[in-house]
Amino acid sequence: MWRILISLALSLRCVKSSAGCAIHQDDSFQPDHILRVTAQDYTEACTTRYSALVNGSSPGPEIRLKEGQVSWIRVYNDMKHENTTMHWHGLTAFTAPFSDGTPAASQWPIPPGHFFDYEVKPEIGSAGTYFYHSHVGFQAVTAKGPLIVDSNHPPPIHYHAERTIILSDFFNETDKQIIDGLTSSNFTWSGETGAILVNGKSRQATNSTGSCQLASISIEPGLSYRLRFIGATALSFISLAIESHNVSIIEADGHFTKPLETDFLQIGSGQRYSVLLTAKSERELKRAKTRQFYIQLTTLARPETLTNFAVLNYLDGEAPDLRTVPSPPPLPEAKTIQGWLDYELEPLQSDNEFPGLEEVTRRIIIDVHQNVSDHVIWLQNGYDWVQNFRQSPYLVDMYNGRLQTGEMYQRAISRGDGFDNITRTFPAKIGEVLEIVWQNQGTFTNGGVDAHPFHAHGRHVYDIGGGDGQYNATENERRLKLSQPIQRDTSILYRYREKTKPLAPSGWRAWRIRVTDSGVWMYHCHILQHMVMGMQTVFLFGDLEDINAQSGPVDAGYLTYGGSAYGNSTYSPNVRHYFD
Ligand SMILES: *[C@@H]1O[C@H](CO)[C@@H](O)[C@H](O)[C@H]1NC(C)=O
Ligand SMILES: *[C@@H]1O[C@H](CO)[C@@H](O)[C@H](O)[C@H]1NC(C)=O
Ligand SMILES: *[C@@H]1O[C@H](CO)[C@@H](O)[C@H](O)[C@H]1NC(C)=O
Ligand SMILES: *[C@@H]1O[C@H](CO)[C@@H](O)[C@H](O)[C@H]1NC(C)=O
Ligand SMILES: *[C@@H]1O[C@H](CO)[C@@H](O)[C@H](O)[C@H]1NC(C)=O
Ligand SMILES: *[C@@H]1O[C@H](CO)[C@@H](O)[C@H](O)[C@H]1NC(C)=O
Ligand SMILES: *[C@@H]1O[C@H](CO)[C@@H](O)[C@H](O)[C@H]1NC(C)=O
Ligand SMILES: *[C@@H]1O[C@H](CO)[C@@H](O)[C@H](O)[C@H]1NC(C)=O
Ligand SMILES: *[C@@H]1O[C@H](CO)[C@@H](O)[C@H](O)[C@H]1NC(C)=O
Ligand SMILES: *[C@@H]1O[C@H](CO)[C@@H](O)[C@H](O)[C@H]1NC(C)=O
Ligand SMILES: [Cu+2]
Repeated sequence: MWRILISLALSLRCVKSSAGCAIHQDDSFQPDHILRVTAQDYTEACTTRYSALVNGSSPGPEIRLKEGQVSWIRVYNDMKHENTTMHWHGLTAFTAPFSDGTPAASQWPIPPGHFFDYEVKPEIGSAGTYFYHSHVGFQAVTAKGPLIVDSNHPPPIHYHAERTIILSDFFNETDKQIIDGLTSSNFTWSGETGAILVNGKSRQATNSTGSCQLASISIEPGLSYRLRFIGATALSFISLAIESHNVSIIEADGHFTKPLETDFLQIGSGQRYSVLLTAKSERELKRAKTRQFYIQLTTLARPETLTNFAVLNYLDGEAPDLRTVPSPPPLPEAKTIQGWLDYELEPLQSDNEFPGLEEVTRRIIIDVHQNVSDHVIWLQNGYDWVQNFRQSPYLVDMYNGRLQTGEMYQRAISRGDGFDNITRTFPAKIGEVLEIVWQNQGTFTNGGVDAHPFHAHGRHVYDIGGGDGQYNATENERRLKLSQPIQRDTSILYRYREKTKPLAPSGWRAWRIRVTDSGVWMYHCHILQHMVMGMQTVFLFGDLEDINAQSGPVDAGYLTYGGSAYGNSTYSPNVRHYFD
């Protein structure tokens, strides 16, 4: 009797709203995947640090989704004092509006002790390599894991097996210490990365004691492998190469590319590449006189260079040597290759959707430089964006009618740079075709320049290249005519030099995108330190009418912090099923 009454009362919550709403009770709903975020002491690279973790480890478990299929991922915030969210890095999440995992932008964060059910549906054709990570504060330094989207069809390029290789950084200070230092008027840098972790493992270059080991990737002779490299670093831009092995790039950020042979990769934070590796034959291994080869990883474009190693082994059950750090390094020292693969890497299948110059309706130039106000900040067209800039998320305000998108658009256009400096957004209308140019500049204080991996949420952008100095559309159009741009979600704004004059142009990166999916999409540098220091922007596509037309009505439970769309141990949430 009680059961019936309770379930009646619960179902009333949903009956009031329109179709598509469901109560996620344990006996009626099972998520496809569960991730639990905790904060605890955790040891990496022989050092213990208080860290945000997914399922108790870093990286967290690999999740596999199917393209074209709806998956529900339940994320529990088991931390006592911190909010969290989960972002599905690289996935277009455009019709489940609250599922992109950006606090203050597309959703209220998950309060401590609560959980949120993310609805994700990878588009057909998006099979590839991704990752998930928290989007709150500095949590993503450890709170992340691989996310692979599989297709129902065999991949267009044949391989026997695959391996996931996820790269991260190690910092010995806690997230809080790092954020406090970066945002303090007494600026304190986080320090450079302590280690490049490969699948969570590393042995520091100088350390001959300690029990930590190098990561090991085991393969068998004669087979072909797809190695999925995931740049899940906080800061590091990494050059990596495998001793005595060349590879062919076959995927960049979830899109197959024409195979391109290379003897090294450059991976920035947020980028992914799949490469095809043909394992050596028994005969080749005999000739090489070893069954163990080093993967050499080096940080680029930072004041200090760090080189770490992992091991590719053919040992079949025999234990590889994961203690020895080769000295001197077996491969030559890596240097930044400016503009690596720009205009060279092409889509596997030619793409008729690429918007030509004649289709571009608006060019938005975003000048990025560092300055000092009461603390050190990174600015885009003169403004920083940090998580506590907003009282409430843009998407929530849009649904509440508190975001005057018409006025925002007018202000942005009349300023001339496409930026609404009141809401700190770049508003755009559905149907526009934007050309977005990130223009690197010397810092206002001393002309220093950094490299930045810029990341786009939502639909992927066409990367139309990069170069030194100031962007020149005429010149770039000439180069574009000879190449086929690829789509990606993260590309590097190179620095070209360590220092220039304050505000002098020193490199650009350009993108094109058709504005098709209404929503709130963050475009930001993927270096966590820079994000904390303001290097983030918000693109707002469409208005309330567009988003209603696309995603249907909203439930009130999404519109308040800890609202009824967020569950806890005693409460099953009211959840809208956007794809039903
Ligand atoms: C994460 O841990 C929970 C239990 O704590 C488990 O149910 C879930 O399957 C794990 N997730 C993955 C992706 O392995
Ligand atoms: C969690 O998020 C809410 C809503 O944005 C905010 O008011 C609160 O300060 C946050 N808590 C922490 C510990 O950051
Ligand atoms: C972290 O490492 C740096 C050197 O990389 C050192 O100066 C600092 O004392 C360490 N901090 C902690 C909290 O261990
Ligand atoms: C500023 O930071 C330094 C460490 O970077 C510390 O030694 C110093 O005491 C701090 N000063 C103030 C006023 O907080
Ligand atoms: C080497 O690692 C050990 C722990 O395994 C640590 O105690 C020691 O400080 C490290 N030394 C250096 C130089 O990093
Ligand atoms: C790898 O490619 C480089 C040139 O890119 C070439 O010099 C080298 O011989 C190749 N190595 C192998 C093992 O194929
Ligand atoms: C840099 O900051 C100073 C004050 O902190 C300000 O006067 C100046 O206009 C800023 N310049 C730029 C280009 O951001
Ligand atoms: C916004 O930009 C306009 C025009 O550039 C300027 O006059 C105004 O002071 C700015 N407002 C804010 C809040 O920054
Ligand atoms: C852009 O490049 C074109 C072609 O090289 C050149 O004629 C033009 O002067 C350049 N524009 C600027 C502003 O430098
Ligand atoms: C769980 O959620 C319900 C409904 O929002 C709320 O009344 C209750 O206080 C929450 N419990 C905890 C422990 O936060
Ligand atoms: Cu940056």
